[in-house]
Amino acid sequence: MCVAGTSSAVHVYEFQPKGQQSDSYLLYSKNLTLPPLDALTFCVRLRFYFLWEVSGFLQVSDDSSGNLVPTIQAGECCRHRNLCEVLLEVNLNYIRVTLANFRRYHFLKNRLRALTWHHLCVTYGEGVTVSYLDGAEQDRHPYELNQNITGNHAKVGAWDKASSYSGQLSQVNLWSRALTKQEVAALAECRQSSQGNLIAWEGPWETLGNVSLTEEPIDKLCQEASGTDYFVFTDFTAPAAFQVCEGLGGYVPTPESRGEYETIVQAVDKYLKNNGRQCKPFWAGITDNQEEGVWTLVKHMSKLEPPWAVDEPDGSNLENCAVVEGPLKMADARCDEQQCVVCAVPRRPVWKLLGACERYHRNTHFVALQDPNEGFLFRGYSDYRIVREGSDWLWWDWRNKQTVATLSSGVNGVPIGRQDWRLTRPMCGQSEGETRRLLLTPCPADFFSCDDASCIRLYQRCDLKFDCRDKSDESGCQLVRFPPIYRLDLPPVVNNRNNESSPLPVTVHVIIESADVDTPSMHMHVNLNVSMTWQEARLDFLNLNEDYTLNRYVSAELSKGGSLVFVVMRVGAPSPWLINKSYVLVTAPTDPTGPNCPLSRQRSEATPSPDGMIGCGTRDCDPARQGIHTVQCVCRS
Ligand SMILES: [Ca+2]
Ligand SMILES: [Ca+2]
Repeated sequence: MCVAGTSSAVHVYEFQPKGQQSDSYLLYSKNLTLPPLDALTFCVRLRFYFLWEVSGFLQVSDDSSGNLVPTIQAGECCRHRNLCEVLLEVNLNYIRVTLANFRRYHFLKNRLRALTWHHLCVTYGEGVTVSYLDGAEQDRHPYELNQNITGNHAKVGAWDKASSYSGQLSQVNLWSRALTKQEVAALAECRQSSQGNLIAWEGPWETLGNVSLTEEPIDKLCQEASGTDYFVFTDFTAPAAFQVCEGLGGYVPTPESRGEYETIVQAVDKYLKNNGRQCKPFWAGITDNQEEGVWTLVKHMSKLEPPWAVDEPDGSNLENCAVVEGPLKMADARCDEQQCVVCAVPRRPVWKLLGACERYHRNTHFVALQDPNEGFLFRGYSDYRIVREGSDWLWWDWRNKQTVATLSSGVNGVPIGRQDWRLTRPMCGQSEGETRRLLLTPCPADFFSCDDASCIRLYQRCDLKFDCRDKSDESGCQLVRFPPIYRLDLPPVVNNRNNESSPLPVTVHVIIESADVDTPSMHMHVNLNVSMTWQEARLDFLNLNEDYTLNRYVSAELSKGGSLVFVVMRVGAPSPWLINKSYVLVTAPTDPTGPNCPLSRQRSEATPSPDGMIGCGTRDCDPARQGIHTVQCVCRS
């Protein structure tokens, strides 16, 4: 058992390893009588496999009769007074904290990663509850409890069958005071390992149902969050290797020491052993194709003197890539050779499958794995997996035992990025057999995913410069989508609260541009520039840039009786593009062809978005780029 300074192994319990939902849990079997509490801290280390709507992993209940209610229906817990003293449930991006029947959602700043150890704490004291993930504060809420927290039963891993927890749990502790953020950080980083004074992980715990116990080194639990995954693929050219590793959120490593080499070989050996394959030699992440004899890392172009094998490099201009033949043994090689590649992927990315009309967020989330038996695959957080079958990739619904879609291409045969999947069951109004463009991406919310799944900053999308290797950041840069019934000569209809039409507020600007007075004939010639401005809610805006000069839209097609000119910009900078209503507004340029509006920025060359997946206003677009916009249009006559 883990006590600070005395041992480095901890008990780890595993629940529902295959994602089945069952009544399996741990029961604290020591006599538990919580005194009336007005402060507490609960901490746990968790590594989940699958997620449901909510996955309850701790319940402290107070049942004066002494009988546990073994199968409480979901939601019933909090209707039964005194039944639910502490209830913690986890989801993708929030934890649900219930204290003495008072429930609040605590949103997490980063999504939880499957198959990765996380440290979670909730403190309550002085009427405030604070949640921490991996030692960092996430959310806080005032809690107005009208009773103290008590309890005589503690269950870990489930509180009912439908919301049971799937994954591993360790270091479950409950203290009778609110730990400070420094104490929480010390626990998260394994600098300290203390037992709760109310519930202690050293137990005793009674296991009910199918729960298994292992011992793990505490260091492993702490280091995994910052660890590196290695994936191995055979028969890749060097450019394909660089592209796929980058698309997976990683890079091709270049082992410069014996230790680095051993780490890579050990990591990949377990995948290869099962199918009798070898990965020798494997590509190094360097090239001298810019300047002969000057080797640079592909990852960030910095120079490097590789540890060459004897008589290497020997290929001069013909060999501008390099392979690793053994520890401290590299050799230059032709870049178009087919070799094995190991991709190093730090900090296990959260993969998202976008464009599929999925109702549940957790169903769009995946983790990349290399299973010794199944090979490389994407395992969904809930119902799906993306697995290879023959030469195709299958998007497989394991719960319904049904293939959702198939893919025969991918980025060098890996099913990442924007790909045309063939549907094998109806989806989003499309029928079986049709193709649908889907995006499988590891890019975080403030990044744009190139077609090959590599990530660039969001502001580099549609900024008139190529940043993606495949130039996909400058394709589909349409700015506005007009609804089919849009007519410039008809104003938008504004409905009031009773859903009745009400007058549309319009601002009219009149500018007298010149006035010639012909005195002898008493004649005056006047040029008027009349513009009208109104709120325009009928349009969908796509590919909006923070640099609003890139959001200028001038339409000559709509010039019958006037032209439509607007620039969309955000208010409330510097907050990122998020789904809220705060970044709407629009100004009109005074002169769409004047010096402030270079023609090159008018984007008349923009092509329509091929799939409607990038951008805003469609149900399937990337949530990070979605928003609700209104716009003011200026109609010039
Ligand atoms: Ca060379
Ligand atoms: Ca760009």
